[in-house]
Amino acid sequence: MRIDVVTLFPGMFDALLDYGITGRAFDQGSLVVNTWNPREAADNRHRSVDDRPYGGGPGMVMSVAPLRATLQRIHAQTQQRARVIYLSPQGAVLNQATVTRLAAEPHLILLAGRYEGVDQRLLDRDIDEECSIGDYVLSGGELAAMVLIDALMRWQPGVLGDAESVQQDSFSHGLLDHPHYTRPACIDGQAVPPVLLSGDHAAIARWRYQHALGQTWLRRPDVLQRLSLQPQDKRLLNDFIDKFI
Ligand code: 9WO
Repeated sequence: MRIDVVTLFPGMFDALLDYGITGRAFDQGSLVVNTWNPREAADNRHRSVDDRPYGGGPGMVMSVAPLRATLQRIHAQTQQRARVIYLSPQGAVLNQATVTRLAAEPHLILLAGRYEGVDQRLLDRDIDEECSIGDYVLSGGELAAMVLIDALMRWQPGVLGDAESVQQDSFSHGLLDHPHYTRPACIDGQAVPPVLLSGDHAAIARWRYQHALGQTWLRRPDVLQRLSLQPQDKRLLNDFIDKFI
């Protein structure tokens, strides 16, 4: 997968190169991330990329020309037109379905805005979709772009040690995660659930799925509502409620 990020702060993305999943993805060639600073495409003497808003008001607005020129330079590098995503509070809030849909794209361009936003004419003509990582305003779209890149990387082949891991990600099934435990088996009087020490993989898988259902019921009933639980899932959840609540 190729991702091009249009940002006034390309240095912010160096962190992705050095750490965690994305670092390994780069090393394996599963992921290529290029950053583009629209200031390089600004043709005015001061290389300005923003200007005062028409109609007055606070802040500055990112101008069309440097952004459009940058996007055109990126598009010119590939045969198949990349999908262009603008990270903004006005976008659809990111969820796992969007992550898996976008992970199937061979080439994405992420536009990280700054200031008060981007001239609407750029958004109208050059952006395919807007994406938010939550209902809050950040200083710019860069951190949101990094969140999206990290989520996308888990779906690139060979990036995770165990290809199933991403399938086992609870949110891949639409549920919250099950509890996790590691050594020691007991600490300060807190013991690990015996089933996890049993070596019975079927029982362990069942326990984990039951607790993912239970955690989702307890903490995100809205998420559970959207799932069409099978009768056996409902029985498992009712058993959880009877036993643990
Ligand atoms: C800046 C500003 C200054 C004065 C008055 C009002 C203002 N609004 C903003 C603003 O919303 N700036 C945004 C900064 C413009 C788009 C890029 N920025 C951004 C993206 N902030 N937060 C995001 C973001 C992206 C994805 N998911 C959540 C938040």
